Amino acid sequence: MEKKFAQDNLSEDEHIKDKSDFLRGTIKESLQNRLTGALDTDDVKLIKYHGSYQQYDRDLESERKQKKLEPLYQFMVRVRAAGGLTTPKQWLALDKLSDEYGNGTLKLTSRQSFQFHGILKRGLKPTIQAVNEVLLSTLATCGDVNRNVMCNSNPYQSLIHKEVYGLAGEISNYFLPKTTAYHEIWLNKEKVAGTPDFEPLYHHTYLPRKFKIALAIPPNNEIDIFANDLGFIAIEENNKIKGFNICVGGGLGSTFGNETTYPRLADVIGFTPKEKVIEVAETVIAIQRDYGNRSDRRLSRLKHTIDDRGLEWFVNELNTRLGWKLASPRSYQFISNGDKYGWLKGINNKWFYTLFVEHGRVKNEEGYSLKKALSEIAYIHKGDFRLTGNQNLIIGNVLEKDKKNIEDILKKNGVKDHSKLTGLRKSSMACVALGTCGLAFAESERYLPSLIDKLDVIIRKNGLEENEINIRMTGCPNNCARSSLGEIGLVGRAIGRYNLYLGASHNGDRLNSLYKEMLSEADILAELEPIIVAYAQERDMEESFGNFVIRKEIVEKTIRPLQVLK
Ligand code: SRM
Ligand code: SF4
Repeated sequence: MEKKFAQDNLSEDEHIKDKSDFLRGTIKESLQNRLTGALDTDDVKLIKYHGSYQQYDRDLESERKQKKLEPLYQFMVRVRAAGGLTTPKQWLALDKLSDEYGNGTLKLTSRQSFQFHGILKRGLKPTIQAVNEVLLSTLATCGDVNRNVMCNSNPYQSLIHKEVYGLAGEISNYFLPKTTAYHEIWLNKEKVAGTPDFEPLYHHTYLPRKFKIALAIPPNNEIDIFANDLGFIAIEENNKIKGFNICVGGGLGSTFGNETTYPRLADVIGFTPKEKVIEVAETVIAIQRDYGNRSDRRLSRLKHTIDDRGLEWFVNELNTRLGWKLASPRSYQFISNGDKYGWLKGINNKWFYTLFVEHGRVKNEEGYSLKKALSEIAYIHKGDFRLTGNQNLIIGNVLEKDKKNIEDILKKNGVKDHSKLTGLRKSSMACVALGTCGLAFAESERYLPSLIDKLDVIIRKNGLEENEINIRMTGCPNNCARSSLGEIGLVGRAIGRYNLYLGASHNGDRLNSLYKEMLSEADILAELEPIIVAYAQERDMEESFGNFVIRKEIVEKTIRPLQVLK
């Protein structure tokens, strides 16, 4: 089969994968080396496939340098949970581990996973083992493979939700790497002699880049389906799943100053019956495996493969490999990519409480003991916990009689009732950024709350406290909190400086556009205030902030709208 990139052009990561012996590398030996808190260079790349990133404490960087010490190496560990679903027992285990080995907090991510931060090398193995003991896993939460599969987390509206959830789990398991390296390194399993590793789909060099899949049930798009390499939009008929619209080529990361990189929304290319979803996903992944760019990792996502060769080429290749033709996409409508807070009754007559968790950080601090509250709830809770795609949490499947208990525990621990918060804050998202993310140019999670305090004054003065204006911040243009889909998007350029983007749609189907660059906090407030005032006075009924700034030509509409093929 023709491949685009010659073998001699391969990036360093490709060589590392090639010689890694199916992701083993020398991780075992690296973990034993007590002379450094770090892993060997190649193992730093390989450990991602096992669900961890080597990081260092960026807050202590200059102090350690002055003392001529190596950086304080520490590890982030990411736990996969398809559709963000966990049991109270699993919650309690993760909570305990974060205290025992991590920095005492849990991060609920923008892809419905859990993250621990601040784990030292010696704590890695016990952490990963304990995660597996409660039937969760860290395998393939990072690396050039399919990541955690996202799915709408709130079933209150839909009879088909359970089925779509099940499918998310099936897809997640089906595309796990088959190498036994993970079990040997972390779970002390012996490799069975005479059984060579075999990766039927990924082959021994895995994919050119990370790969992300999500499933959405309209009208909710809180998982931002169009930001994924591959998305399935459920089409319902008479309370049954008829099948799924397929969308391909989403991805939001870019690099400042490199115009060949860009955020892109996935295009809707056809419809598949539900029985064929895994077959379609496997074929899309195989095309990306064979044609994705393996020489420049900045140009290696499926979006680049599609843009290099054309959407028509991609659809033809998919149809040819499938041996049958995708049907035309069915009509669908997304209303919002935000979360609905508070109690909602599910179709099973049980209750679901969506709790605002500011930027996904579950922690205890003076007057606000969210982590303690949630572990107390986990002790008595008979339902489940669900992470949303907006870094929030749903306490799910609660009996009517237990609602008050849960409310009391939250209140007692100083967890504010969402009704006291503005729509702006409730619609905010921020990535981790400093002090753990090695790619951050600026603060995000630790800064956005205080910026919103100041914006809230403007919002309240203009009577907009109920308006769900979606604001997203990231510490760099990799876009981990999907800032390109913020009606207000802020992207870190340098410490205390941000680019301001405006005009994404309210339902995740239009990217925002650059408004002003390198703004300080004072600049951001000065730029946003007149726009917020104008929005309060001149908006049409039900007009979203994103649509308003486009109608008023404050920014131009995004250059590349997503396509829906006929
Ligand atoms: Fe991300 C890299 C955190 C969702 C695009 N992301 C990183 C790393 C691992 C930094 C690194 O490579 O050294 C960050 C770890 C920070 C830390 O200290 O924890 C990181 N990404 C996150 C999380 C935790 C953000 C959050 O605060 O919630 C999210 C974890 C998701 C998960 O559970 O799997 C997270 N990252 C995303 C998303 C959103 C999504 O998937 O819906 C995106 C944009 C969508 C996309 O993939 O295009 C995203 N992360 C990136 C990129 C840019 C990829 C690209 O194609 O250009 C990088 C950098 C890279 O891969 O080289 C990155
Ligand atoms: Fe780090 Fe950038 Fe992702 Fe934020 S957007 S977590 S700064 S890689």
